[in-house]
Amino acid sequence: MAPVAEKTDERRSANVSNLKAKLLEKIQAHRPRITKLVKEQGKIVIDNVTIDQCIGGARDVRCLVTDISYLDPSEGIRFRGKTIPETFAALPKVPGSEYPYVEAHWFFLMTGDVPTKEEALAIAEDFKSRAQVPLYVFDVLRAMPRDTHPMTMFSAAILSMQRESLFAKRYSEGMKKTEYWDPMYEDCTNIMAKLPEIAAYIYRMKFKGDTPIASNPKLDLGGNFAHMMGIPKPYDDVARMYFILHSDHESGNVSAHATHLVASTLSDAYFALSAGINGLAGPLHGLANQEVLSWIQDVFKQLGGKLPTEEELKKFLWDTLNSGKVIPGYGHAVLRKTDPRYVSQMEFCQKNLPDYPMFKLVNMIYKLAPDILREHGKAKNPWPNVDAHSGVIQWYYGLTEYDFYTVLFGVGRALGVLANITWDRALGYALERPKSVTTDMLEKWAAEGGRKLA
Ligand code: NMX
Ligand code: MLT
Repeated sequence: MAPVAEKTDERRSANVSNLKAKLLEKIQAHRPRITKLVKEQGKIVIDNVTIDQCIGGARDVRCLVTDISYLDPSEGIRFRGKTIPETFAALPKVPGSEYPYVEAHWFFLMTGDVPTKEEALAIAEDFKSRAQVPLYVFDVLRAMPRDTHPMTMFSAAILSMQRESLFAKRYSEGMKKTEYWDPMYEDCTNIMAKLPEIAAYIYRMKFKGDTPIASNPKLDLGGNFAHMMGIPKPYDDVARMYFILHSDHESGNVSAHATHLVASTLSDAYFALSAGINGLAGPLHGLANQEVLSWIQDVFKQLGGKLPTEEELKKFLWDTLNSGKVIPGYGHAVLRKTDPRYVSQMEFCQKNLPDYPMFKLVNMIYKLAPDILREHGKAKNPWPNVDAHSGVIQWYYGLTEYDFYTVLFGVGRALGVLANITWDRALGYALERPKSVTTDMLEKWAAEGGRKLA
């Protein structure tokens, strides 16, 4: 069977959006900046590394570059220089919806330019021409035991499509380094276009009695995802909001970093994204959103299904901490304020589900948890992150299978990490290979008051 990507090439060439042309323009303008930095200013010091950073997960070490988003500890994320409200306001909206085309956000992340409505529609059409999921992906998913975690299924589905990689094919044919970005872009777009159907298929197969819903090619990515999930409006807006909010969080988070790291070996986008998704599946990262929901359900269970009093909730929070667990959805490696992605979801709830008991409980936790975490004295950031809120909205719209929540995060996160690895290839970023040292060395340097730099 010919790879699906080849079969759809012809359909697509009739509909080449100007995204790729714009991207090439941007890449050509950007390349000399990187060459100059490396050749003329490469030895200028921008950071130093302490022993606690070396042991403590390289926190705060400036050693990655991305122009797609930047995370300020106090302000939160900016996508291509825009805050979340600015991004939502700037991007073209789906007719009848308050939220933008996810496809427009893809254009924005890739190029840094806000697309016109026509450009957004062209991307939506381009995605549709690439959206057909190879049949063997469904066979792979169906061969897995049904109790397999949805993130395992999602990652395996992405990896199973690696045979479609145009980058791997062109590389084996000996393409020039300056061309790497082109098949990388094609692979990334092909993957992105297919993820909503793969995710929805996993959901319907695993949790809805194996009743997949066929894609509706008339709909935009967010609308079609809601349709394939079988969840009525306004879930299409939830999907659009959710995917955009989760799309990127600069480059140091585990999913972005793992994707970048694997891609730095010139592995293709299928290998790289699957690795990133595996990183997202950890409870300190994306899986925290499912942990939040199971923890919130415990509050309700322990209190006979009613909202707790402040005293009861305080006790529950302390019991969690005293049992050695973290308060899921709170804390962050970089942020030192409430995550603006939390605020965005809170505003959605205030508008759409103000009286929902679970939303009230999340607000109660927001009122109490930061002080308790401060008193507990460990977490550097006592404020909520994105995961503290996302499950509530899903639950309200009937998506109560919280094992699935991280897959939603993964579809969104793919937008950012795939845009990033396209740029990695465009700018010829190097194989990532930091240096390790031994504990003996650290002890010696500690005794000497620091490593002597040549
Ligand atoms: N509850 C209890 N303790 C915490 C929490 C929390 N929410 N956050 C941090 N701590 C503890 C942490 O475990 C560590 O303890 P120890 O010294 O015993 O190892 C100490 O505070 C210092 O950690 P920090 O430097 O504040 O946090 P770090 O940068 O290492 O980790 C997280 C960041 C996000 C992993 C951490 O805050 C956490 O485990 N939060 C709960 C899980 C979560 O919400 N993850 C989602 C992250 C966002 N995302 O979407 O990916
Ligand atoms: C993310 O969105 O990746 C998380 O907030 C984790 C991070 O930024 O470290």
